[in-house]
Parts: sequence; structure tokens; C-alpha cells
Amino acid sequence: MTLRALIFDVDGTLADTERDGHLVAFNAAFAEAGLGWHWDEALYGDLLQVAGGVERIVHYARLYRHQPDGDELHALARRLHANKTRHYVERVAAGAVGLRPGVARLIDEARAAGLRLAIATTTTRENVTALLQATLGGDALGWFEVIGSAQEVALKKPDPAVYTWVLERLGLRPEAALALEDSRNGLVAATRAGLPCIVTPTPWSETEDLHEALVRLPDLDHHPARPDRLVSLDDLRQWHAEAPISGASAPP
Ligand code: XBP
Ligand code: MG
Repeated sequence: MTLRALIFDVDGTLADTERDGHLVAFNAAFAEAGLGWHWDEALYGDLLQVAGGVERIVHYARLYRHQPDGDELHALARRLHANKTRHYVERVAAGAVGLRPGVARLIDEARAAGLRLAIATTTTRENVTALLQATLGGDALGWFEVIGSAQEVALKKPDPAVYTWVLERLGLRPEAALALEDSRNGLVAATRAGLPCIVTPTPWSETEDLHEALVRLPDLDHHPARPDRLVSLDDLRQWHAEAPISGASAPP
């Protein structure tokens, strides 16, 4: 089937946002609240298994701080997370995070070729807006026909809901699109939505099981078999054409 659309994950895929963006913002929100909580990189690497900032805070408070689960904890997590988002957006707007290699070039190539673009992420919508504007410019938001974020679906990756939502709005079957992801949670979400998925792991995810990936690349510049040249749109088309047709799988 012809490739019609590229669906990009954000965190880890467009940019390695976690260390210099999200982690610093979480810690700033904790410090502001006077909680005495601080996440170092090793702990954050474990906490990244939990997709979504509110869910990550609740998980940490319960498991590492032995706080009882309930409305009070969830309200605290939402307040902390709102402040975390403010810190994250400020940092990204100030240029703290850059795009990963090949991302801007392939987006340009895809736009020039008339390929449709979309985003499927578990992060907060304001974060996506801030990142696109800071890295690709003020018009970039308009390049993405559909943006699925934490606000659009209740269940986060590895649930396929955000990909299914994006595909419905694009009016495409999963075989007509290609997902670009960086992590196991994202790869599983895309695969369960029936999408072929290229994975460019980050240092946070490179030891994860990524075996379902159509192709695994160090980043979107480096072709695994052709060190003499950059990954091209034609490469994406070729990998997509070679993908086995899987179809969406039912949730477990
Ligand atoms: C990325 C995430 C996000 C960010 C935090 O997942 O898990 O939760 O770390 O974002 P993916 P929020 O790349 O698979 O979408 O704090 O805004 O939730
Ligand atoms: Mg990701």
C-alpha cells in the first residue's frame, strides 16, 4: 500500500526532551512545592516506564514515598504537573531542547513530497506546541494535520488509543501510514494500532525490547546499511512497502 502519512511521536523521537526538559521541570515543580522530592537520572530512567507525567508522579508518590492512593494524591499530582508543564514550556521556549538528527530534514522532504504529517504523543498539548515553535518555527504547528496528545484520549501509550484516534481523523487505514517512535511504550502502542513503526531509540530506551520495530535506526540521519548517505524519504517508503500487513490488534 502507498505511504500517505508519517505519524511522529514527540518525546524521544522529535527531540530527546527528557533530561533537559521534563526531568528538570519535574524537579523544579517539586522544589517549588517544598516537598523535598528530587529525581536523579537513574531513578528517572526507571520512572519513564510509566507514560504520562501525572501518572509518573502518582506512581513515585505511592511506591517511593508510600503515600496512600486516592483523590488527595491525584489532586496533588495534577497541581504539581500543571507547574511542571509551566517550567517545561519555559525551558523549551528558551531553547533548552533541540531536535534529533534528521528530523527537520525529513519533515521538510515529506512536506515537499505532499506526504501528510501527524503527531501521536502522550505528553501535554502545550508541550508539543512549545517544542514545535521553538525548534521548527511559528508555522510548524500547521504542518501537522492531526495532533493527538494527552488531552485527546484517556489511555496513554502503550495503549494504542492515541494512534487509533489520529488514524480516524486522518481517515487512513494503519497500513497507509508509518509511525516513528523511540521507546517500547510507543512501539507497542503503534503496533497495536496496526501501524508499521520505525524506532530511533534514545539512551533512555536503547536497552528496551524493540523487536517489533520495522527498522531500528540510531537516528533519522543514519542508515543502518548505508553509512555513506543520510536516511531519505525513499528509504522510509521502501521500508514501509516491505512491512508485513498486521492490522490492529485487540487490547489485552
Ligand atoms: C513521553 C512521556 C511523557 C513525558 C512527560 O511518552 O511519557 O509523559 O515524559 O510528559 P511518549 P507530560 O514519547 O511515548 O509519548 O508530563 O506532559 O505527561
Ligand atoms: Mg517517545
